[in-house]
Amino acid sequence: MTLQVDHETKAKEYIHSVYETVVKRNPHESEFHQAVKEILESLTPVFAKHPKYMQHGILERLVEPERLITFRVPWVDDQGIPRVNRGFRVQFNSAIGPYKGGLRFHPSVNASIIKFLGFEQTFKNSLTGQPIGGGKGGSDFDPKGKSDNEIMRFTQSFMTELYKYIGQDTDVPAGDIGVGAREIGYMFGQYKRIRGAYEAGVLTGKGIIYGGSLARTEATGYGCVYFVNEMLQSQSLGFEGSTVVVSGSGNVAIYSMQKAMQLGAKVVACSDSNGYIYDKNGIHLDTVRRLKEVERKRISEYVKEHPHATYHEGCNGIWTIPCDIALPSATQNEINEESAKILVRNGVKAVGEGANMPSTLEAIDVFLKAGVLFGPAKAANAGGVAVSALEMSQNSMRYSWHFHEVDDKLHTIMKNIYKSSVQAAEEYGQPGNLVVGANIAGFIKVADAMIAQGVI
Ligand code: NDP
Ligand code: 2IT
Repeated sequence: MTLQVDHETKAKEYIHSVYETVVKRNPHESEFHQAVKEILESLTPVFAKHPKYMQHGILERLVEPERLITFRVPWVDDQGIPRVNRGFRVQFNSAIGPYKGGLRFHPSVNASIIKFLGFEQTFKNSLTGQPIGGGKGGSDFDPKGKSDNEIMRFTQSFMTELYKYIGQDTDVPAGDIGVGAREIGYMFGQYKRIRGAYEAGVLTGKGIIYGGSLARTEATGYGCVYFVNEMLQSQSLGFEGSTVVVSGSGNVAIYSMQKAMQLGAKVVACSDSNGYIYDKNGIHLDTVRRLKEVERKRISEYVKEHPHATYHEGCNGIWTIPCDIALPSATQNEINEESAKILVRNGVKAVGEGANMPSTLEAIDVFLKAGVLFGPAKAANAGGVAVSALEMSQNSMRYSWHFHEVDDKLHTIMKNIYKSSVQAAEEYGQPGNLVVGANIAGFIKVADAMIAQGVI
């Protein structure tokens, strides 16, 4: 017992010192600090039980990206005016496979955002059971209001620099906020043109007719609902007859809503960066899809077609709507402590993080203390990157699977992620805490691979 306490004290001191170094070495990067803090704190029981992980500089190496690339992205707008954005790619960890992770185009993108996403991606990708390391990238470019030609010129310029650092066996980007099928198409075209070869596996999320995988579009949303369903079933609950609130109305939100509805839920609200809609009879998903996927309009337009629904400015208010299941699927830190308390007070039973880091550390604490079933992002939204890895496999084979084959594999992967997170949480003394479970399960595989490969 004393020995165990001693090990725990040592583990805590070690973790604290690594965290302090991260804060000192990466000043003003609050999102990166937040992501590191969450993971490091959940690793205490691992270090206490297996002090070997405190050797080999595992943590010190894990928190330092293998490479962070930034570059200028010049392009000319429709008025003929030259514009300059900043491009990023972080190649965080390649212990278990080529760097893998999305590209985000959003004005808020900076080194902190890219590093938090790349750090999380390393553990998420490990959890999928697929051979993929962690990476992330993007630009502070704002796609809103840009013409198709401007998007094409920007993405071509972006790829003209990025191509030097990526490849189907080295680093494989995909989509994220602001990057969907259109942007991936233009980037793939430019990569192919520069390389003079058809290396299909260099990007995932491609169109089906030129090497994309069926079910990749749906994968993150469907996967999130599959994961939440596992949590619910452990308590003999389910989506059938439940009321669901989903934030966002992009790729992840749309396919979470679709799968939740297929499983018998009523989705009553969704949002965009300006505000949210509430439709107490259940959202008409066809309208949302047309407005967002085809017309690229604001979600406020929904109420013009469905006048019984209401539109509310601002994003936080969506969490005041009573629901059984909340699926935050827009962006980081969209649920703060206060919103979490309101959700709990209104009786929320399960929260599945479709977005990356949508709950603040304080909000997560509120959910866990209240006994809410909580599916952390690394586990709950891993379906997207898992199917990206399946797209890479299909590209290598020069073959493609049917929709149901990919969807079945996705379902199995999400069940396995749930199981390994539950098991790790139990093994390390925090049963039911999937934040700790997912972090530990993701960490162990990467750490063991790093030990096997020496100090590099
Ligand atoms: P999209 O660009 O398709 O959609 C993003 C949605 O979130 C839009 O409705 C957007 O509103 C809203 N949004 C974006 N930024 C903000 C903000 N700062 N405040 C409020 N709302 C915002 O992106 P995805 O659906 O692909 O990504 C959503 C989340 O899921 C992100 O956290 C992403 O990292 C994560 N994720 C995505 C995966 C994928 O496969 N695509 C995989 C795993 C995680 P608006 O229309 O106004 O811009
Ligand atoms: O955050 C994520 O996991 C993604 N944006 C998907 C990454 C990928 O490579 O498919």
